[in-house]
Amino acid sequence: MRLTVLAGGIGAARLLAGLATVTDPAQITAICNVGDDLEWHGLHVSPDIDSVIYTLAGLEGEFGWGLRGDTHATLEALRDLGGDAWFGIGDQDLATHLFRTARLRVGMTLAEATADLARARGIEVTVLPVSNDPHPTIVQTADGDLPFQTYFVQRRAADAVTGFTFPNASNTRPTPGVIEAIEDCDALVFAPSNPFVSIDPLFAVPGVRDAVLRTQARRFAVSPIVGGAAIKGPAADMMRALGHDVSALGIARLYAGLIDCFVVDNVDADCVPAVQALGMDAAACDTMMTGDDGRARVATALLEIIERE
Ligand code: FO1
Repeated sequence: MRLTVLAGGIGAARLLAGLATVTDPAQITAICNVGDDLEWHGLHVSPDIDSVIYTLAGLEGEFGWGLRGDTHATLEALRDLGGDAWFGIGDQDLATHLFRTARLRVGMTLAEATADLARARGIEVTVLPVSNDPHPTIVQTADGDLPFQTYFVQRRAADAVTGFTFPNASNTRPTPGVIEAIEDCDALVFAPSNPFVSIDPLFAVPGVRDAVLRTQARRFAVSPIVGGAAIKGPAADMMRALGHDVSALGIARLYAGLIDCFVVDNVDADCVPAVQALGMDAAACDTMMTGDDGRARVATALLEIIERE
């Protein structure tokens, strides 16, 4: 079965890692958000792509990003020099950004650099940045507009969020293969990622939303909200700030019209009828991806739902 996954960072990476162990990884395509990308001391950092590649390679750090066991000597040296050191790049992780940036400098695309990184890590899943073009997510806050990592890491997600913009979206094009992966798959899965800063930026790239609306594939979304809280990251706070219900049902409302089936955790099984009332199917399974076993278990349950639908 050809599976295409719309992916943000850590939640998507874990689901992809589970899927890659229970189905043929060569049949899986991940379309990755690039809205979190930043330039770090002249280097191009793509946190969501890296989380996906590191997790698929079994190398992710303890918080789900960066490399496990990495050291921070370079960052400390930079701090000693009085340089900007708020974004925690590890020493081994740094090699990824040097490798990527060197390729971009000689005119390769982000997708080509990503393919080289995935190949070097032995990844069989096709990992595609949604666009090769710059496509930053800007977080609108009471204190002004902030690039995503400034909001999230430097200012510790402490600002009151009023909205999001993708100022370069109209100048972006989907990476070659992105539209085809959405249109020509058997199942399209929205990973349990943040709807505002992981999935929406994908839809902001011209042509992507239309492809999702047009595809003949069955479209599934896995809720990133379980029991009224986000599994990871600021999704719950963002929903609350923007006046949405902080619940799986609140996520289903955001995706109404875009998906055919919404998958909630067993603890939210009681919202299935309300989700169905939105005009989509709904199913409940265990969605907690703790450890390698948890990822495989969730992926198996999701595949069963996909095959049943
Ligand atoms: N998240 C943090 O909270 N603090 C950091 O210093 C940090 C550094 C970092 C370095 C490389 C990388 O790939 C990711 C990193 N992240 C860090 C995670 C990242 O900010 C977010 O998790 C994603 O952008 C959200 O998907």
